Amino acid sequence: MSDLLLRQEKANKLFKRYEGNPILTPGNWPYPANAVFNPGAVKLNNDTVLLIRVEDMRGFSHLTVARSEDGFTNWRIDSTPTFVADQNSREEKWGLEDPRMIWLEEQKQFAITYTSFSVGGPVVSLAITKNFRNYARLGALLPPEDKDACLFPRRFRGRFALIHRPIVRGEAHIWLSFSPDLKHWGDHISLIKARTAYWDGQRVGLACQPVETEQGWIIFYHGVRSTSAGAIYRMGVALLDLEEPWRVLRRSDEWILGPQAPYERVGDVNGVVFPTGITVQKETDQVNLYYGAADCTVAVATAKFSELVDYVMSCPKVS
Ligand code: BMA
Repeated sequence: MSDLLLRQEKANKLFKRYEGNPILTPGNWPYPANAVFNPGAVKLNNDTVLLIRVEDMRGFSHLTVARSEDGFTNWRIDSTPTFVADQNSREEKWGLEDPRMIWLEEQKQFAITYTSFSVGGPVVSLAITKNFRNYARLGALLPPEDKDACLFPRRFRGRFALIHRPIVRGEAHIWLSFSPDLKHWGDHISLIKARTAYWDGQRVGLACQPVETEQGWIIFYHGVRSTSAGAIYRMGVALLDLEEPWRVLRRSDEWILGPQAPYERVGDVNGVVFPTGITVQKETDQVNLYYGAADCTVAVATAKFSELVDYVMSCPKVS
């Protein structure tokens, strides 16, 4: 087999769908919900904590916590919505969507970056929490239209860094911005662009939170291809320099997860895998990737950390 086909075979086998997928559905929700999808994910004490986007029967979303000891089964779902739109806020009138989460070592808090939606368009907002019971809102970060954002867990040369996806002249590429205080953002640079004619030719956006490795930051992202039957959402991966994350070192040519299973192919939006959360346990070589399937349910796919790094290092260098 050619190197190209060998790498595509590796890409295909990297993530394995959990046989109990989907792990969370509107059917097992404690209150009425149209869809439960696109969850942020972190580890806290002995639990995997998911902060899940729940779309209510008006079509507006809020966020609800579910906890599980093994990250696959026996989810303890908050009995009422956990984090809901503040109706007094200008940005949140139409709901909250697609959270990404990361542990900020300096603050000793989890940072939640989510999309606030209103007549002004989607913006990225920030909230912090220690325990997923009490939350402090730090407000909107950058002007609309912006989505798909996550902080890095630490500063670079004294500044925080935010990956996000503004829409500029109708184009959807991934950008990086910097801040001394998590409030004022600048020095915006374009990081990962949609690639004409590829599977990620139409738009790209950050998937889950960045994963730190010795080789650099692994950045998962979703890529969209427009077809005559609608958009297909798949996931690819890139590697950023560890100390200078504005330098893209590698990027997968091919996607590494795409809609295949029936629950990914058919739903409110057909043909969508939309990963938004990941947990990594390097000691056990275990990676759990949580994603929204067809904008309806939550699913999980697993990989071995060592194989993930190995695959990323086999991806083409970006010059
Ligand atoms: C994106 C976001 C996601 C959604 C995806 C697929 O633009 O709005 O919330 O899951 O489209 O419909």
